[in-house]
Amino acid sequence: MKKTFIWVVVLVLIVLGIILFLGKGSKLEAPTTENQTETNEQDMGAMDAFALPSDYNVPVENTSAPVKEFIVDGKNFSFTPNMITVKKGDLVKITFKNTAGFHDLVINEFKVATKQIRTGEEETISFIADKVGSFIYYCSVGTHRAQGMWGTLKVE
Ligand SMILES: [Cu+2]
Repeated sequence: MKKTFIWVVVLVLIVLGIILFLGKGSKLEAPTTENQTETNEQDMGAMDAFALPSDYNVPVENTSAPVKEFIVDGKNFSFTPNMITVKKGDLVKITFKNTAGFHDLVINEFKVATKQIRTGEEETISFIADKVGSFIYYCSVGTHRAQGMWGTLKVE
C-alpha cells in the first residue's frame, strides 16, 4: 500500500510539474510575441528613417558658387545620363525626371535624395559638391540599384 501511495504522489507531482511548466511556457510566449510586434514596429520606423534621414536635403545656404544644372531621366532600370562631372565647390542641381516606373535618386555622400516618384513626375535636389571623388547616384527602390539603376557623379 505504501509503495502505491508513493507512486501516486510522485505521479501527481510529475503531472503538476508538467502543468506548471506548460503554464509558465505559455506565459513566457505571450510577452515574446508582444516584443516581436514592438520590434517589428521599431524596425519599420527605422526603415522609414533610413529611407530619408532628417539630415538629408538640407537647403543650400545663399552662395555664390557656380551653378551646374542637370536633368537625369530615370526608368526601369537605368539613369540617363549615367555620368555627371562637376567641379569641387559647384552648386549642383539635379532634376530627376521619372519617365517609367517608381523611382528616386539618392546620393548618400552628399545627403540628398528625391522622394520616390511615379511615371511623369520630377523632383530636383541641390547640394554643394564640397569633396572630390566619384560618387554613386542610385535608385533606392527595391533592387533597382542592383538591376543597373545607378550612375556616377564625378567631382574634380
Ligand atoms: Cu528605381
